[in-house]
Amino acid sequence: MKIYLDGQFLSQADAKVSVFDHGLLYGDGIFEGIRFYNGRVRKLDDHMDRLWDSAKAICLTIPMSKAEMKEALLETLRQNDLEDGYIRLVVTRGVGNLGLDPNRCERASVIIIAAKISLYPEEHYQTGLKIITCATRRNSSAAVPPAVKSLNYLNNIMAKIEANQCGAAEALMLNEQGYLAECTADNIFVVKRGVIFTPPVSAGSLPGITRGLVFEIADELEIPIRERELTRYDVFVADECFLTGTAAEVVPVRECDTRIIGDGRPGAATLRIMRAFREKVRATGTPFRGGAEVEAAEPALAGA
Ligand code: PXG
Repeated sequence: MKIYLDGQFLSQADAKVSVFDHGLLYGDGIFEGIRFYNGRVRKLDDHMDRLWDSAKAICLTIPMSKAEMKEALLETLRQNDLEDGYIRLVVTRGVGNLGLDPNRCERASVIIIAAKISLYPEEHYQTGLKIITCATRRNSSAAVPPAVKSLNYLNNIMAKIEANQCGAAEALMLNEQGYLAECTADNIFVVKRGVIFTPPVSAGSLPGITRGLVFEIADELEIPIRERELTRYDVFVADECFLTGTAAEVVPVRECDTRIIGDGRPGAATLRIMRAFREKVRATGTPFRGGAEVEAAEPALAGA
C-alpha cells in the first residue's frame, strides 16, 4: 500500500504524522471519504468542492489547488493495485505546539489513503437495518457547523456507542429542536405514499455526496423527492426508510425504535434507488487509468 503524505508516496510503515499535529491534538482538520468503482472515482469534483467548503469554514488553507489535489488523489490510486475501494483524504491543521492557536501551525498536512472497503454484510441490504434514536444530539449549527466534515467526530462516536449498546446498526441523531438530522455517518430518507423525503441540510445534516446522487437518481426515475423537516413519527409511519453514505451506499432500514417500517421489507422505491445507484456508480466517474470522464450514464439504446 502506498500512502500520499505531503507530496510523497510512502509505505504504511513510513506514513507517519507528528504527535504535535493539531489534527491529532485537537481534531483540527477536515476529511473526505470517497469511493471508486471499476477504475473510476465517484463524484470527485463534488468531494473536492465539499472539502474546500469545509476548509473555508474553519479558516484552513489547503496547501495546493483543487486540480493538484485531484491529481495527487488519482496518482495515489495508480500507485495502488485496486479497481474498487475507498479513499480517505485528510487535511490536518499541521504541526503546531501544545497551545490550540492554529497560527502556530505553519502548513496544513495532506494525507491520501486508498484501501479496500469493508461494507455492511450483504444480508443488511436484503433485510434492512435496525436503528435507534439516540440521546446524543447532532452538533448545533451554532457551534462547529454540521456541514463541515471535520476530524472531530466524537459527538457522532458517542451516538454510535449508543447504537452499539442497543444492538442496533445505526443511531438516528436529532437536532436540538428534536427534528431528524441524520445517522452517525449516513443521511436518512423516508418514503411516504410514493414521495421521498429527507431533512434539509439546515436541520444539521452533512450535505452527503451519496444523498446528492439519490436526488439525481430519483429525478431520473421520476420518483418525487423533497427536503422537509421530519420527526421520529415520520420514520415510524413511513412506508419505507433508507440511509445513504459513501461507505454504506443505499441501505434499507427495517426497524426504528422497535417500530417495524412498512411491511418490514425493503420497499419498492428503495429497491429501485438501490439498483439504479449500483448501475450508475459503475458506469460514471473520473477514470484513473485512462478512459473518458463520464458524469452521466450513457442513455440506453432503444431496443438494445
Ligand atoms: N453524515 C455524516 C455525519 C457523515 O460523516 C454522511 C452523512 C454521508 O455522506 P456521503 O458524502 O458519504 O454520502 C457522512 C459520511 C466512516 C465514514 O469511516 C464516514 C463517512 C463517509 C465514509 C466513511 O465511517 N461519512
